[in-house]
Amino acid sequence: MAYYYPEPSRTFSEYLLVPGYTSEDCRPDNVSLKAPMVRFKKGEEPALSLNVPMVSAIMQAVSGEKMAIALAKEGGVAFIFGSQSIESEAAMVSRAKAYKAGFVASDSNLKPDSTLADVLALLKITGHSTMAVTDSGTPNGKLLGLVTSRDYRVSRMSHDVKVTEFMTPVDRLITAPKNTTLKQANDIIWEHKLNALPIVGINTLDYEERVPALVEAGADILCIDSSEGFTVWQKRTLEFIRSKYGNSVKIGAGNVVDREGFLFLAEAGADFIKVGIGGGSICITREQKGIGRGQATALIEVAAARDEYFEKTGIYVPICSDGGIVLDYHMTLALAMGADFLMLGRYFARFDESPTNKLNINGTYVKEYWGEGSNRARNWQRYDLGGTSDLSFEEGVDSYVVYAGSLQDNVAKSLYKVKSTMCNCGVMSIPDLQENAKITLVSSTSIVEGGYHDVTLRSTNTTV
Ligand code: MZP
Repeated sequence: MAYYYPEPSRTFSEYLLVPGYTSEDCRPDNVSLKAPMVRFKKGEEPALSLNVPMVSAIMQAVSGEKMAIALAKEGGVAFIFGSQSIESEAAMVSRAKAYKAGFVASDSNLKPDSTLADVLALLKITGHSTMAVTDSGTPNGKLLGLVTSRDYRVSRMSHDVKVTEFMTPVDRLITAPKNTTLKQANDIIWEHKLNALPIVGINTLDYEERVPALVEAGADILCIDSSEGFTVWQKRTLEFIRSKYGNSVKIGAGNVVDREGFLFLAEAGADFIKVGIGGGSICITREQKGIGRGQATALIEVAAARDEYFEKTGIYVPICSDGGIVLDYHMTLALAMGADFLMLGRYFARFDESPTNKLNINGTYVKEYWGEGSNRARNWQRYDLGGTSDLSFEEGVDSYVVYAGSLQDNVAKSLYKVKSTMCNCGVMSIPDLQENAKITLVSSTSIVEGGYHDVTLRSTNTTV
């Protein structure tokens, strides 16, 4: 007999957060949204972290070079889409790398014996809050560490203290490859202590050719782009990468929606695991094949499996909630339910930085947004299970989303909302939120109560 889950599968809009105690310190400015991106051992730091828990979807209509650069500036990362030829994907990676190399040499350099007073003096001259500490104090010297405004408190520290005492040392930074001189480092990387601009999608079919080409082009981290990850194909792809590159190439896998799927990919060596089937705004997989699971239920179960795996093995494998985020509060809920970071498609597709056309339809500006499983993207590899390719069928739609302006403005507003909500919950970091959030299911009648009701709106321009 088939297995029947005792509870229905649910999605974000069926839940609400209940406030916790908010102390004086608990202000949005003090909230950290830092999130681990790749697996790490208990007591160690992950080799790669995000400063904000957002990544853009591995989709033609979302993640090109422009998105990669804009999102890195905000502290997140973009996954350059894999549904293009190996040559054009590798060229995109190289161009993003070239952008990185095209930055001017840093004019903010310190010597190891420079002091906080020197930092403040340099800040006054250049206006740049991120400074490199090099052995010679020149842009071409050996990088020893970075100082940012987060590393010191002017009012609490002696101005004689040496930068080596409060800088972030180079071994705790994600640094550029050996042959990259300091001259080639750039503000984005330094500001965010991140060198992973080109992050790319691969598939489980041509990985033996694609992965070496992408690694050669400078990709720092890869992700297997597939609608369903609990498969032998993902295990083989992970094994190939581990045998060829050991742990030097980081790779995410997915998507899964339950404990079994998570444990399978964690055992197979995935650096992070994506959660979600059928919840994407452009996705019709549930209608076409009747498979999937409500995103909230999937996330809650997978997060519990991640914690169980960590408890048992001492290895933490971050999870990414992929698809179905519509309102900003869904982001906070997903994090509270255990997601380490979020993958968003529709959200980013609306911005100037997505690679699609902006059109005016009946007086409203829109941007094009199509699924990887649509006839337009023709990314059949993402859904391939080894059958007859000329019988491929669509699992995604071709659509428009209302244009929303620049990525920077929108991300700043959304994250401010997330931080404010976290303050309502009385927490100041994502792990704190995951540990202490109080979450309640809502009845359909109380969902009605949650919107405006029993009034007549004066203006219909209310935005959320
Ligand atoms: P959303 O943020 O637009 O709701 O969802 C984006 C996610 O939908 C992607 O990250 C991917 O996992 C999934 N996706 C992309 N294309 C399709 C499709 O054509 C799809 N069915 O489901």
